[in-house]
Amino acid sequence: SFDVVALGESMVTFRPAVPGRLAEVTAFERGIGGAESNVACGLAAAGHRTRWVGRVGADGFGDHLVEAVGAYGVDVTAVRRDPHRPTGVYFRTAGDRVTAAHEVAYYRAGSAASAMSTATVDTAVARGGRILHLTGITAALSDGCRHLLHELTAPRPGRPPVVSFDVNHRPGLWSRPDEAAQVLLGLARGADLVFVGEDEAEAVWGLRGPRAIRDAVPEPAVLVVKQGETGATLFERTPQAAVREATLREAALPGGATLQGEAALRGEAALPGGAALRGEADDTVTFVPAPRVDVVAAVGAGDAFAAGFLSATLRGLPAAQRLRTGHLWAAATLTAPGDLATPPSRAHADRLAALDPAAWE
Ligand code: KDG
Repeated sequence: SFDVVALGESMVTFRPAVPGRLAEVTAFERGIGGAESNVACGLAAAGHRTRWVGRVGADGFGDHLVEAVGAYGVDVTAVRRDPHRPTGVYFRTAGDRVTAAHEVAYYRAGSAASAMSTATVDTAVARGGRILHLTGITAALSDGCRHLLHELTAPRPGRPPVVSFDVNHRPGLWSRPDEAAQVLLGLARGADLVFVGEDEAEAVWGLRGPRAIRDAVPEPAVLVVKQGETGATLFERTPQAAVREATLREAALPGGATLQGEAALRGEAALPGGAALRGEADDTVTFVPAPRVDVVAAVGAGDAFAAGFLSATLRGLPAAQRLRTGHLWAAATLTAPGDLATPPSRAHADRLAALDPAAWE
């Protein structure tokens, strides 16, 4: 069985061979992208048993994706080939050094991955690991993809996997901002472990700061708010709170039904006003600053952070170490041009993570 199964669209990416805007550049370098397979690749490179569930075209780009993701050590046997739809492609620039703004041009409407749905994806396969990693990008691809995500984040009391969800709001993929806000919030509230950027939460939900985000997304046992170069804040339900909550739920559930273990951590909305059962006091809050790095390209850093955090979670490391591992893996990607970088070795990252963050500067 797998440590992590990541489900989502992967694409062949093209980035300018020399710096410049898409309107000007004539030569591009090929790479691979896709938030979920980026996470899978990082985890596999660090030795975790990882599977990518996706759908690509029966074309050369599909061949390349399957080979390249597989070369990281990710299991690709659950990737399906669509004879009628192409593999998605995207072009992006590294970003202006001053404003950090980068251009993104997607060619993925009607892609093979957009045909993922509960009819084309075996949900038992998707749930076949300890952790299922999903992102909000998939919800924007098609109705079928969105239903699939709703299905995979629906409460399943007491049953694996732990559902990890990175909000990954991509404004260019949503035609209606209010729909993006509502869908992404619903998915985040259904997951067990959520990653969201502070900027992103402000853009999509109008929420300012980690506390406001936690209040709006109270259900996940673990919520990580990424604060860019500042650092990251982890909200984690304390075990005592989880037990107390389970007890309250048992008492209040009609027919004496019980929720146990992971289910109690999932925060199913079985109780009206269930969120009121939790308060600030029930969370352990941990902030870890980010190391300072010279950014080459920010794309993929969030995925690397998620992969590092998940790796440290699988290893049972404490809160601060999980955040530091996330930061260190993100730093490796921030200082590389592509969407993906090889994570630092476990021994190296552990040595750095054991240092006081002040020593990183
Ligand atoms: O997270 C990095 C991704 O943005 C990139 O690899 C491509 O999945 C991608 C997307 O949809 O933007």
